[in-house]
Amino acid sequence: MANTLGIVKPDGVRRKLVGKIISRIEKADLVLRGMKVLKLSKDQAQKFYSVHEGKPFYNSLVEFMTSGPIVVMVIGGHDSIRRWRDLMGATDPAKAKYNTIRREYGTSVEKNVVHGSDSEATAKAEVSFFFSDDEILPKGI
Ligand code: IDP
Ligand code: MG
Repeated sequence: MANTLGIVKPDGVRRKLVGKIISRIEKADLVLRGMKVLKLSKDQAQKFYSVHEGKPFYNSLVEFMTSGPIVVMVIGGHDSIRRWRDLMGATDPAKAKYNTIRREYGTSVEKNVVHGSDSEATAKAEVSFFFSDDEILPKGI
């Protein structure tokens, strides 16, 4: 029952997709336990994506992620890590299943609208990258 981190990336905010994405989270019976709108600094984006440092897409990814506001969300509910990843779809929108967020709205492998943590360990680290404990609704509220 761990929480996971969701992000609406700058392309999603710019294209006014935040409402549609939250609607999908609600319809899936996932639970919003925290939410913020913010703009990442270059330093923050580099740290957040440090696992990809040195890959050919890293610098462009950092540039993209700092290009405008994002929405960061703590998403809870049964099996939230896997179920949010399933709702998002594969990294490359062209390869994502039909009816996933990335398939519907993504425009390239980089500009794929949403982020989701990929394991319990990364979910814990990524949630605490943006939220302190007292900014996250406890379970059962
Ligand atoms: P994920 O977001 O599905 O977990 P990761 O492999 O962790 O995918 O990559 C992080 C982000 O980096 C992707 O969501 C996408 O925005 C970008 N990215 C990944 N692979 C590529 C690529 O081959 N070209 C350009 N951007 C990429
Ligand atoms: Mg990833």
